[in-house]
Amino acid sequence: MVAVRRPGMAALVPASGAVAALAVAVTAVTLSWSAPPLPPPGSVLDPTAAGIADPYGAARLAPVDGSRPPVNLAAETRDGDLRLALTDGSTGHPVDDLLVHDSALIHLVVVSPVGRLWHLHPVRVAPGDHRVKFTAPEQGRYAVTAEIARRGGGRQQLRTTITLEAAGGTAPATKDFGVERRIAPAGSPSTITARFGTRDQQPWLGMAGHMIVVGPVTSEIADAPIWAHVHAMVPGRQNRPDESVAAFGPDVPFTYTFPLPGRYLVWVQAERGYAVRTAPMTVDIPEPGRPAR
Ligand SMILES: [Cu+2]
Repeated sequence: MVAVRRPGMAALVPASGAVAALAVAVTAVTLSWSAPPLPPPGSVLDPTAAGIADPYGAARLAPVDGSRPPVNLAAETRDGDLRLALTDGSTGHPVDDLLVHDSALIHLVVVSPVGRLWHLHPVRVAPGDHRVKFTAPEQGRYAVTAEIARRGGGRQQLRTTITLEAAGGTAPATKDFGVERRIAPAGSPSTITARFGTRDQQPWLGMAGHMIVVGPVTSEIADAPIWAHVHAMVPGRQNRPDESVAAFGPDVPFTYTFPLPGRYLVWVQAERGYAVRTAPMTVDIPEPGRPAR
């Protein structure tokens, strides 16, 4: 109402504002007598679970959404730590209702300007305050993605960027193992299989393997629109994570449908000899209807 500048409108607007305010007040009073109280935040895990196969096919959509709002992610470096501030997208308060998923509170993926990958698991030091040691090996804008699961809020992927000065850090070692690609055009499933040759891998974070996908990269990596984390499940576990130390392999297949054509950075990660091995690669995804190169 303050923003109205036209003199002719000035007299009308406060009157309509008063009517609107009265309507809101009346509605609120009416609802407070008739509507059941909302469930406590996070107590309803998924109100659509009953119709999970076809959530829109139910005669009546669930009238209550007990899930939690999105989380805002801010990153800064201080005293050799990469510090993550997680705040509720609705209240701005620190978020302190994270669940452990895939064996960690936060799966943090950092990619440097030249395409080096870190897959880190920060430690919670206070509500909404998670930290991990990080020293940048190169100057520039780093992509930062945090995967979380919020109590009652499902999984969320939080993205931000941070510009850092080179501080003498070293990049994680990479290891080339054999990789077989069956690349399909955008919108169709591609399969990337890491071949270790021998059956000697351990599950890492409950999975036979992890694949990080970033792209299409046209300028800075941090601006890539697609950011995915794909899992290869341990065979025979019916999609349940496996924390045993049994040997797996020798092949770790990932199936992923690249949504857009273009050049992607892909990292395949698996554990062998109780060390995580990371194989970086570049994948070119053709447009739908074009053959893969
Ligand atoms: Cu992780």
